[in-house]
Amino acid sequence: MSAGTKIVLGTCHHDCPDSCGWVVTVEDGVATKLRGNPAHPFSRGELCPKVNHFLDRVYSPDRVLHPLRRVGPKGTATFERISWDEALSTIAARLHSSIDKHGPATVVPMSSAGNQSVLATVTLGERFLNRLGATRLTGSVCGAAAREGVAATYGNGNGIDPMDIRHSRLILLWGTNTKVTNRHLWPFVEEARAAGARVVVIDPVRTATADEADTFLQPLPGTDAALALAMMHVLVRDGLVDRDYVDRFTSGYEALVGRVGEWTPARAAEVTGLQVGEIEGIAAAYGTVQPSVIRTLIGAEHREHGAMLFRTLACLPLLTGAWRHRGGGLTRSSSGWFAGTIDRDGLGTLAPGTASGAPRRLLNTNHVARALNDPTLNPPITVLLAWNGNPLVTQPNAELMRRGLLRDDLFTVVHEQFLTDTAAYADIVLPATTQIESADVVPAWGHLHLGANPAAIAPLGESVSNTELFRRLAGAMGYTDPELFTSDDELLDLALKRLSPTRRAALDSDGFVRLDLPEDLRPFAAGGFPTPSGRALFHSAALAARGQDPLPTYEPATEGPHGDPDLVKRFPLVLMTVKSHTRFLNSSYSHLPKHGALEGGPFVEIHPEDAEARGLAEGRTVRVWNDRGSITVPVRVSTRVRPGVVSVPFGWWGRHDPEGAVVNSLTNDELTDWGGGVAFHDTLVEVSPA
Ligand SMILES: Nc1nc2c(c(=O)[nH]1)N[C@H]1C(S)=C(S)[C@@H](COP(=O)(O)OP(=O)(O)OC[C@H]3O[C@@H](n4cnc5c(=O)[nH]c(N)nc54)[C@H](O)[C@@H]3O)O[C@H]1N2
Ligand SMILES: Nc1nc2c(c(=O)[nH]1)N[C@H]1C(S)=C(S)[C@@H](COP(=O)(O)OP(=O)(O)OC[C@H]3O[C@@H](n4cnc5c(=O)[nH]c(N)nc54)[C@H](O)[C@@H]3O)O[C@H]1N2
Ligand code: SF4
Ligand SMILES: [Mo]
Repeated sequence: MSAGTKIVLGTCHHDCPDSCGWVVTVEDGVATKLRGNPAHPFSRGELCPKVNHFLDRVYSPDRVLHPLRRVGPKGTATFERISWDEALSTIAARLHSSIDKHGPATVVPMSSAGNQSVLATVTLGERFLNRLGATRLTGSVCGAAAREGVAATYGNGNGIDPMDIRHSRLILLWGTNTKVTNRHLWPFVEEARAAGARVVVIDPVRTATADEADTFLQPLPGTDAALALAMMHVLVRDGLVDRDYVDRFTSGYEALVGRVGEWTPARAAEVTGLQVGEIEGIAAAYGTVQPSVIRTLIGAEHREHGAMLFRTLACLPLLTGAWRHRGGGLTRSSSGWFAGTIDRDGLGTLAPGTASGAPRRLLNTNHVARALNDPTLNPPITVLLAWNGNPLVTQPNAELMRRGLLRDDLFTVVHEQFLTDTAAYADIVLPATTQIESADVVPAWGHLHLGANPAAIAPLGESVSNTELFRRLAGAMGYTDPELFTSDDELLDLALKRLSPTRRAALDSDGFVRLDLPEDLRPFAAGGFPTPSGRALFHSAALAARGQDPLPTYEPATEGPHGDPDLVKRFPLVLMTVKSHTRFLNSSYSHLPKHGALEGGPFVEIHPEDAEARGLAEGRTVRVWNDRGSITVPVRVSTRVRPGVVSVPFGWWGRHDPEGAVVNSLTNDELTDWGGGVAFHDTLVEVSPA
């Protein structure tokens, strides 16, 4: 290694469950190699088809490296370069004048988890917004509905260590596309399979993961709660319930028995479109094989009744006592386990007296587009600060979002690495660093290891990290509170203050450290549910008090196959918009040569029967449309979807469509039953020749 060469152990920042460890080689200040860290216990030296080309992303000729000001119409991405001073004074002047006129709630932040590291998501951004008194976004585009659904049954959203899947003998991958979205879990699934485990995939789309399953169940979209209720029916009917576990650690069992009594496999078969034999078969296996695990992630929460679905699934391992066994129970996001180590909420709060004082207005993050178009909203939104996301492509009902971004009286600031579809509507674009240009620490939602990430190279051009962005904005606003200017080193110390010195040293030297939790985690092996009674809740009085069904239940989605008959008549096809490209991470790579160009472009998959009924042959250009919007794409006639269902991959920007539309131009922006999520996948469409 030459004198100018260094090796930096870092962690991928993408909004991905795997949070892989990586090793960056830097020669004379330039990153020349980025590879997986072989010592990382979960990713074990592998990255993925996205991040294998990460340095092409870092050094892409398309990076935004200087502040830009809009000089053409919104949406046309016509900008001129300006200095940071000019950008900041323009933004501060506009913030002050808007706040003077409308009050601070007129400012709306719009951020997601484009970089999910700790400093990049909470800390100074949240402090700045607290100081300002801006509108606070609630809910989430990802994860909250599933978490709150599971929590309605258990008291929190925690599950087993995903790596313990290696001990499972029956693995139900329920609404998750492991091989694509959580690829480093797959070797643990294979390890279990080599020891005799059976792998079942339950998904309305035949995914790459479904192709590898021992058993594939393909229910109609949004009907899984009926399947789960029928499985419980069989467990009760056939005496497969672990009565000792149920009696000691749960409440409401008799009420549950009453409910599932109605859910014969025959009734569930009608609702789900599955065969009675398939339902009997999976229920019998689930009632007899241990350890059994239900692995879910996010896809199935994106529904009108998404939280109830997760609450219902969470009842299954209680009935069989699967929690007793290592590798048994349920697992979804592991992020809840990080709360004991990293106080994310605390990092963004301000000392009393520093904040603007007024309580912040609350707005669901999935309803920003509605709010931008609401003439009665008081105060109106006149400033949008967007970072860490590409909402015009990734939020539901994108055409409504576009109409909002086009408003003349809206001032939009976007902090980005690239000129995304969203950035094209900005008044000011500010350049953002990539993960190897900024220091941070990275939690995980697919395993239990915290990742280190020292900066490997200096920021390119004039780009700044999310923390530096908010230091600069605070300075430009004339704020002087020291908490708005805390350095990254101090923020890291604060974030990691609960790590013992030895664990902190391990994090720094190895690039990762496992959370201080038992190797054999088994969270609910002996009950201990964090509910008021300490028992898991088949019957929930809290849900009843909120006007929800106190028992697990199935309800058809309004915009689903068994929904509003007028809608179903006009739009007879259910649209799935899933993450099926291994080279994409949400919308983050579809514009780059080694990613989108290799995938070709968006398309719609339709079953041969539905194609024939519409006279559509393979390759024909069609319009997929509903009352919200329309996209123009080629057809793939395919049995990967069942009759009545079509699928368009998610993640493409609008450049492939004659009108600039994206698949989210079609999707449903109704909120989930609780948890503040959104019903992307409860979307009905028609497909017609273009
Ligand atoms: N390659 C790649 N990896 C990614 C991402 C990416 O964009 N690309 N995104 C990352 C992010 S942000 C997330 S949240 C995770 C998501 O990880 P996953 O949750 O695994 O992925 P999704 O595609 O959102 O949904 C998974 C599956 O749920 C199915 N599904 C939808 N509705 C239902 C239903 O009603 N019932 C059942 N049984 N299944 C249903 C979909 O058909 C889909 O195949 O992936 C992460 N990893
Ligand atoms: N139809 C449909 N829609 C979906 C989904 C679906 O399955 N189907 N999935 C939903 C889910 S689960 C999610 S999580 C969302 C994801 O939605 P988004 O979070 O909007 O996802 P990305 O498209 O990856 O956008 C992240 C952006 O952040 C930028 N970025 C990366 N690092 C940094 C940084 O350090 N600083 C700043 N300022 N910017 C940075 C990247 O360049 C990128 O443009 O999409 C949701 N939308
Ligand atoms: S995107 Fe996911 S799989 Fe790929 S390197 Fe990052 S954490 Fe790993
Ligand atoms: Mo997500």
